[in-house]
Amino acid sequence: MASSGSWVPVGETTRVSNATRSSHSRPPMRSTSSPLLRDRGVASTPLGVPISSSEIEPSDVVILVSGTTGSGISNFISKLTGIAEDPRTHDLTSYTTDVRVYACVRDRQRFVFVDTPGFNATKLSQRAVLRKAAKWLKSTYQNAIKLTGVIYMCRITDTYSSRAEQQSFRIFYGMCGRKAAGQVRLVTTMWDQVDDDTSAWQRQNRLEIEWESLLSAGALCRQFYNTSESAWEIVYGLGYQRKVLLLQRELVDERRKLKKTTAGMRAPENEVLNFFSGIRKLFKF
Ligand SMILES: Nc1nc2c(ncn2[C@@H]2O[C@H](COP(=O)(O)OP(=O)(O)O)[C@@H](O)[C@H]2O)c(=O)[nH]1
Ligand SMILES: [Mg+2]
Repeated sequence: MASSGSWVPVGETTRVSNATRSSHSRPPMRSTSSPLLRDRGVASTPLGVPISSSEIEPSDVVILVSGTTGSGISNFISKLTGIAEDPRTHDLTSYTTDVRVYACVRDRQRFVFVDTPGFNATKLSQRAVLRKAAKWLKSTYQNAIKLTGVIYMCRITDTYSSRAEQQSFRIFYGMCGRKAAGQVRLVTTMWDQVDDDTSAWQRQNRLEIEWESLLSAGALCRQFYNTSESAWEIVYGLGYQRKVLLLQRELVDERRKLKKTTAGMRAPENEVLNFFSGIRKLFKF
């Protein structure tokens, strides 16, 4: 497979109007990839490796993947890196509880994917989940690492967004901010499980209304068909720009405490969870 050497983004507009957004984001992703993608060798997935955050280089394309628990964050990264999913993730009571970083090289460009704990987790408060991502975002920005992309995953097969899911999106929006929106992708997963296309697209349209704040600032919706090819198409579509997230500016440049940041103010502590985790620590069980 020929390699193109220098890496350029696949043609994709960063802003589309409301009218074109839905049709623009419809298949052909489910079928074969574009010639451009085939030239890059998208059919074969390079095997990635877990790395530590300190190994990330400023020249890496760094993409952070977020979303609600069980939305498909880890699975998406697994499709990109070829690293098998942790079998424990098939039981939704155990899930990614810490930030994990994976790297793989494609067309001489190193890609780094950041797997984060999902919002709306049963055992962690929204603030606790945000704290983990915030710690990582703060230290990497202090080490001059900027993100190329931020992806938010959501299942298309859910019939509606719960209050907690809507809150998760608001926290995510507060984390990214409008200035970074051009590098944000709001990705619906589970399209390979869709039986009824009409209701799936109705759900997609409702989500686009819920996500209007970020979409109007330049974020784009994409669909994930649970294949490596579909995952890479989303990643290549991000291009190569790097952005500082609002949360990074607030934490590092403005030296705010997490609870005083835009995202932090939208992420409540769960008093009941805190109480039980305090009891657990006290009695060591
Ligand atoms: N069929 C299908 N399964 C998916 C998709 N995304 C995630 N899953 C499955 O859903 C479960 C939860 O996914 P996971 O990536 O662990 O969720 P996370 O909590 O967001 O990291 C796993 O069993 C995945 O294999 C998808 O697009 N299609
Ligand atoms: Mg996970």
